[in-house]
Parts: sequence; C-alpha cells; structure tokens
Amino acid sequence: MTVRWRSVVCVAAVLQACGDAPAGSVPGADVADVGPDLAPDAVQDIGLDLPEDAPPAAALDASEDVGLDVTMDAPLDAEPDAVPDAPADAAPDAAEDIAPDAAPDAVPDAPMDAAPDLTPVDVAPDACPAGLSRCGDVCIDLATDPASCGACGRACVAGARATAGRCEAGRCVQACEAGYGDCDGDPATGCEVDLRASPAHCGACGNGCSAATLGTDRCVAGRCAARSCAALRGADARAVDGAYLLDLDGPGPLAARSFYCDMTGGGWTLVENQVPSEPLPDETATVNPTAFGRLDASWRLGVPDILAVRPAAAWKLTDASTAVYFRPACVVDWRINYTDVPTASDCTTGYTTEALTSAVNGGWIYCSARGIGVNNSARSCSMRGSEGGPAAQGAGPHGRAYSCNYSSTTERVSLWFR
Ligand SMILES: [Ca+2]
Ligand SMILES: [Ca+2]
Repeated sequence: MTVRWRSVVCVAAVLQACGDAPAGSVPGADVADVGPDLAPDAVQDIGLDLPEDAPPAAALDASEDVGLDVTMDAPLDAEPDAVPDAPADAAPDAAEDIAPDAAPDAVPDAPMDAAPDLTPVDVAPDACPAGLSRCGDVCIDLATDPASCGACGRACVAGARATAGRCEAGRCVQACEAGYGDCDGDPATGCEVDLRASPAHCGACGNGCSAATLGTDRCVAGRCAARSCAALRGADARAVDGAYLLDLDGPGPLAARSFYCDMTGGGWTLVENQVPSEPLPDETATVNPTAFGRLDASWRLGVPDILAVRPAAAWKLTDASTAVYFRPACVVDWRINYTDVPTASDCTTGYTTEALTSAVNGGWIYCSARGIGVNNSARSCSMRGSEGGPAAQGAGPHGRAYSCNYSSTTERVSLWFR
C-alpha cells in the first residue's frame, strides 16, 4: 500500500512538473483538476503514509526489539535466575532438608529409642529376653526377683527373725538372723528354728541328732552332741581321730564340751591328759577346761562331772607304750584316796587287755592313787590318774599322773573310757 500511494504521488507530481497544463490545458479546468488531485493525494498520502509508516516502524521495532529484548532477555535472565533458583534452592532444599530429615529422624528415632525399652517388652508377650517372664509391663526373672518370686507379684517378705527375704530358684528363702533357720519353708513363720539347739535341725535344717546312734539327741551350739566317742564311731564308721563335742550325761546337767576321740578300737573318749611339761596340780575339780580336746596340753575332767561317766566297755590308762584297763563299774572320783581303801576295787585293779581277764598285778593290792590307778608293788606296772596317799608315802607330788614307768614323767599319761 505504501508503494502504491507513493506511485500515485509521483505520477501526479510528474504530471504537474511536466508542464502539461501550459501547453494545451484550460486554466480553469487545470486548476480544478489540480485541486482535486493535490488535495486528495496530499491528504491521503500524508495522512495515510505518516500514520501507517511511522507507527508501524516504530511500533514494530520498538515492540519487537524492546519486547524481545526485554521480555526475552529479562524473563530469561531474571526468571531462570530468580524463579528457578529460588524455587530450586528454597523449595527443594527446604522440602528435602526438612521433610526427609525431620521425618526419618523424628519418626524412626522415637520408636527406636522407645522400642527396645518399652514397645517390644510392653507389647509382645513373647518379647521378654530368655529367662525372663512377663509381669504386667515389665519382664522379670521370677527365679531371683524377691518382688515376684516364682510368680508375678509373689513377694518374699521378711518374717520373724528374718532380716530380708530373697528369691532363689523361684522360691522365697528367708535371710535369717544368725543361728536361726527357715526350716518349714513358710515365710509366714519366719525363721522359726533355733539351729543352735534344735535336735531336728541342728546347725542346718534337716540335720537331726539321733539319740539311737549318738546316745543323745542334744544339739549344742549347732552341733549334734554324742555321749561318747564310741557313740560317734558307731554312727559313722568313717569318723577319724580328733576333737568332738560330747555331752557325757545326755539330758543331764553336764554341759557339752569338746573331747578328744581316739577312734581306733571302737572309739575311746579322753577325760584326762597330762604332758610331761605340765604336771597336773593337786586338784579334784576340773583342770584347764579350755584345753579339753587337746593332746598337747594337760587337763582333767574333775568332780563332779567325772562321776557321771559310765563306760560301756572299760576305762583305760595309757602312757607312751603301755595300756592298763579297768572294769567299767569303776566310778572315778578324784576325792577318793585308795591308800585308805583296804579292799579290792574296780578302780585299782588293772587288766592287761580290754577283755578284763588278766589282772596286771594279779588282783587287788594297796595303791596310793586317787580316783583310779594301779600299784605295781615293785612287780610290773604302776600307773595313776592322780597321785595320792599320805604325802610321806607318795612317790611324787599329789595330783600328778604317773606313767607305768612310775619314776618318770617323761611320757604323756591319759585316761580314756569306752
Ligand atoms: Ca519359716
Ligand atoms: Ca548334758
């Protein structure tokens, strides 16, 4: 269109510039022709050209250049940088950093921390570790837990003379005060047994003392007391030599105490012992009781305790190499001085063997002994549990024991019974 209108203007200008009018035209007609031609053309050309030419160029260039530069450059530069970056940095980071971190950390952590302690134990009945049992919310070792011993909630209580209850193998066991025992297994009765004196539970629950075998069922200081070493030996053929607790009169008034037992020959009980370094004193009562049971010390069971001894088989006086036996009927009494007894006595007639068939000195003779002893009368053996007789007649100090070698005190002298 632009070209077309420019051509028209040019044709009109050419026609006008060529001078057609002066050569053959009518002035009036020419003016009239020119007027209409110029006016419409100028108006049309200018009006049409300017508005159309200028705006299109400017509009197109501006809109296209600016639009492209701005809209394309700006959006490309700005949007990619601003928009993508921001969302990429913010959204992904936030979403990825927060969501993944928060979710895995928060959710798994709580269950994992709580789970081992609570969830598996609380929820799953069979989740208790081996050896533990479920009691409500917790797993308990019913074998040892004093609050749930053998069963949930079955508490071990401390009864009388019990300091505390403990659980052993699912059974409540009283922690008893010293000397007491829970022998019935019943916590309600506490530690009902005095183990120091109970014949049925002597020293320990169920350890009964048998009168049939020990000669007494007495329990002394937690030990079964026998009436003699022979009783102990009869109850236990494996019993060896040594000190044992004996109650010589059983339920009688004598206190049980330690005695030395020689288990050979059925069990001999030692009631007097003198070592060469410690001659026994002139004393009829018990001497040196704390040394009872010892072979390396001097001591003697005195009156009245010795009067309660009733041997079943015999008495026996020994030194290092000799043994003299006496009838069991002899009642040893250190107060009796046989120097003053002019008749035969079971306590002054000694025998060579336990069979009591052959007298050492052939029968009775005077003997300057107290309690028990024989006089060799210069023929064989003279052995005394305690020297007696008039001081002027005695071969040695009163009260001293003498060996068969009467003139010597270099041997240990002992008095036994069985
Ligand atoms: Ca009890
Ligand atoms: Ca007694």
